[in-house]
Amino acid sequence: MTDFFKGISPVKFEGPSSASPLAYHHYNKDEMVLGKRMEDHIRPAAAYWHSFAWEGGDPFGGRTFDRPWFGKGMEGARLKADVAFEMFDLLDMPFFCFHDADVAPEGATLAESNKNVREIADIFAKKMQTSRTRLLWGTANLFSNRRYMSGAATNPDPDVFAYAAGQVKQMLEITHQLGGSNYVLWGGREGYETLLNTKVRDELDHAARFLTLVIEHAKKIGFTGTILIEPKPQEPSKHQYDYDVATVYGFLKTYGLEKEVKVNIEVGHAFLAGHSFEHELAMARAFGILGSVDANRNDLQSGWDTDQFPNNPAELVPAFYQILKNGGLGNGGFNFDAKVRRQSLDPADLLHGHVGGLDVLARALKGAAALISDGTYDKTVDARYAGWQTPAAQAMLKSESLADIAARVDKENVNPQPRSGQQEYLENLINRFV
Ligand code: XLS
Ligand code: NI
Ligand code: NI
Repeated sequence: MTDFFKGISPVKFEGPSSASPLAYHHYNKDEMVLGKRMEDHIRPAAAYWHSFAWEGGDPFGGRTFDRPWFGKGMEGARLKADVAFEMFDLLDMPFFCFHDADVAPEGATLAESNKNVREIADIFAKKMQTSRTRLLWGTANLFSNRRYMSGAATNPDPDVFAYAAGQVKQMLEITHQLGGSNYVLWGGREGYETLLNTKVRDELDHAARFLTLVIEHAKKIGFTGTILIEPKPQEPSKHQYDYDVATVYGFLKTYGLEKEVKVNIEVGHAFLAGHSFEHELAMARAFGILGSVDANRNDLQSGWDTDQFPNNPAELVPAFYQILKNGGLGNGGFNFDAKVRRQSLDPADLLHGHVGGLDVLARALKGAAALISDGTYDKTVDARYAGWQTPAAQAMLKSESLADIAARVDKENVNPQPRSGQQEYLENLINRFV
């Protein structure tokens, strides 16, 4: 035991009337919702990078946090691992996620860096024998080091492609050995700063080749988890190829990979793309590629990917509706890709962030489940499309030609009458279940 969280007891479910700030008020992991445990619906995960690697910097100032493992090399990395699992245990967190670079310092060569990461992964494996926390997904950091400034798989320099391959190979293998449920690829540098120096089609071909190599290696080592692409339109690059769910699907289709890969949708990235979170979920559901979620929120005034913990259940009910209608997230879950603010210096702040986030998700889940159980909402939307059940409408979809359809309009004097879309009615209906 370290003394990092000294004096803090494990967070328990105490119900909505409890005044204790470090208790779950709504997140009750064993509560059954639509026939499934709440924890199995949400499958929440803590993100190693935000809670343990991020130092509290912003564009105008550096480190604000003073963690005992900062700047201490491998000894610090081991301490960080201890503290991370202490936090997972305190929160009763069923999953975590990490990048290679989050857990161990980079060495002078790829081999040295990989050796450092491997040592910490072995420590994780040992800790996972006594902790209940499992790996939701692993990933490689292909964006922080300056070698990646012009991209990883899409770098004009093939040596960078090769280096990235060396990192991903190891992280895939580590993810597999730790029993990870998914492997994530987020391409923060896969895009461009200016089109003036960029061969777009070449870069897309290289990105597809890289992804194919990842899929092949996953199969070769027997990794049966899901490979996920995490869309984001920009930041850090001016433009990122994995712009949003629809763009990713187009990319996967172009290269014949749409059956092999799903998406990890992040709330804040959806906003950056000019969409709502539920829009991205609905598109992924429509294409059959909904894999997992990065839960957070942006500060809507700043227009930046601020990675704050979610705090508005009302906003998330339509999102959970999409997830429940998708039949859940399968292998996926809700990774808190969220960090406490740079003034939130105390170890307890890390717990407040996660506790609040989980309570918000629990309320949204229950709201969406109640909405579905009530049935009025689905009935109203189905009624809007009921005309498509008639034989004439079905014939348009299956057999009639354009000329047949035109002739029928004349013959039967088809004359559509506009009907209300009932938006306000539906908004009010959903608010009843928040
Ligand atoms: C950054 C991304 C990143 C991925 C993992 O905006 O959200 O944190 O989730 O590389
Ligand atoms: Ni993000
Ligand atoms: Ni993310």
